[in-house]
Amino acid sequence: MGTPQQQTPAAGIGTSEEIEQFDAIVIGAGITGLYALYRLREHGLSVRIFEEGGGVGGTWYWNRYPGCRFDSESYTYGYSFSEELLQEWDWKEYYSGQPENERYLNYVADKFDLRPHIRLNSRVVSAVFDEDDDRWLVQLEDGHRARGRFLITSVGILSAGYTPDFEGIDSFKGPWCHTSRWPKEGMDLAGKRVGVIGTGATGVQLITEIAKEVAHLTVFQRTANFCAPLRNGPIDDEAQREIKATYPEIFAKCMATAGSFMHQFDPRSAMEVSPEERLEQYERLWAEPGFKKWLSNFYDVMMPGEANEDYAEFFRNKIRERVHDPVVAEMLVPKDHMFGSKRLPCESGYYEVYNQDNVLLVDVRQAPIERITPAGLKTSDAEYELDVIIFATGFDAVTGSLNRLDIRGIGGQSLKDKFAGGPRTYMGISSAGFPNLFTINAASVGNFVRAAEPLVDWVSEAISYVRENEFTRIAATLQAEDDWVNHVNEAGAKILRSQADSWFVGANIPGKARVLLTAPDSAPVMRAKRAEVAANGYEGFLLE
Ligand code: NA7
Repeated sequence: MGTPQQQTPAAGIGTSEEIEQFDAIVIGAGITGLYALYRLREHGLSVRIFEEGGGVGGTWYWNRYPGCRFDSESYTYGYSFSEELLQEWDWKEYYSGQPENERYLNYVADKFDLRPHIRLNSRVVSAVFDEDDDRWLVQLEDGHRARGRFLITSVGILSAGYTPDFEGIDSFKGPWCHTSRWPKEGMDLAGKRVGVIGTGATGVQLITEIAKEVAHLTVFQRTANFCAPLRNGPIDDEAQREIKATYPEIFAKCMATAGSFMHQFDPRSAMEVSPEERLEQYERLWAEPGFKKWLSNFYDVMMPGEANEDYAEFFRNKIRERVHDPVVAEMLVPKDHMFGSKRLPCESGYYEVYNQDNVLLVDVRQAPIERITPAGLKTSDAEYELDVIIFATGFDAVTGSLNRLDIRGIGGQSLKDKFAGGPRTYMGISSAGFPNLFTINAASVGNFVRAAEPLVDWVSEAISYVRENEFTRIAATLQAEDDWVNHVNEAGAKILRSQADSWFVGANIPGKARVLLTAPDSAPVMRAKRAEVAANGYEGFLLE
């Protein structure tokens, strides 16, 4: 393993504090960052992670709101790189909750002795490429600096929380927070009048959980979502043994599917079977846990068209069956976007919450929020008195977390400026004019860990290739980048997740350019593409 060295700053850089030297600097100690640290050290590099939070875990460190949990099967979401880890760790539930997920990532950090290489409470403010030295100079908020040949931004795709700029927010007398900054000590909601803004995957989990304890809950909904029962449960000993004995098969299944989930589509079209058979399949899958309901269904329910609408109507009727008040039910029935064009939240009793006397649903598309007041919230229709306001209003996805870092490449070019019209990368990983920077947070979607591991492996091998061949720079060529951006725009326009206004395309953030923020291709296609690029001597990259 390489070891970090100290070096006094080069002339003109500034303070007299020593600048730490590493082969690679990783920003973020979430799932991807922890694995990047592990893998790069295996390749013999000295590595330092800078992590803004006070602990490791990334998403699973910050999102402490009640109800936060996986929607993917826990045992498909763990790291696969260590057989020992797989056999040691017992997932207790099929869809594990945040506290357990955070514990898991801490366990990994300890088991692989990662902590000495992680600096917590370390917010990176800038990273500047030094063209004389071909290294990145990273500056932290507390003044600390470090230099590294390679810079890896494992800052998450959903980590820059978005709180709408409502007028009067600072005048509110009670506590308020965004779900991704839920206080570590918790929030006392018992007996309080609580308002929740947002009904995405986060809002749906949160609302279901806090409805059990608050005195009154007002949910401000702009768009109704298609949500389906998660059907979580404990993993018993026998199931645990079965899971541990079949990890290779489980991961092989995941790696064969588009989103790296363990569910395979039914190769039949929904429209080629009889209505009775179709309904029988819908009902059978409805009774099953998790994403199976859409990812094991007829393949065309997840494509624009007749099958998609047929399945959407099945969902709508399920909502109507569960909500007693028909007016409220119709408010919860999604009618303005295609099934699957937004992320499909899983739930555990969400719709029944609206049958409680102390829960009120407010449609803020029909009567928009005008302002936050000292005593609550005012829409164009009415005023609502609240003790606590919770913003489940989502994230400035993918580019948001990069934009918070001032990243400067060749000639002082800013990555934020370059990405103003959407990410300009080659395969999500590299951007022309930003040598030795790997934006791995911009490259994956789907089952996150399954996508992150092969991506980090590829980046680590690319870095080793650069070092072994005594190059000091690697960056996408402008041509490869242009071709990739054109591909994302063309192929991306046709896929289901580009069709609705959501974070997938940046449409949830006012003023953000509308482009698909991740690759339009399936995970196997992306892995094959990267393998081909590497086999051809890193085709599309400039090595200097
Ligand atoms: P999402 O899915 O972006 O949901 C955010 C929610 O907040 C959604 O219901 C939005 O309504 C609502 N929102 C956002 N801004 C406003 C304003 N100004 N007024 C009213 N309502 C607003 O984020 P989540 O955190 O739930 O989920 C993110 C991902 O985390 C999810 O996809 C999973 O992968 C895990 P809208 O739908 O935009 O009308």
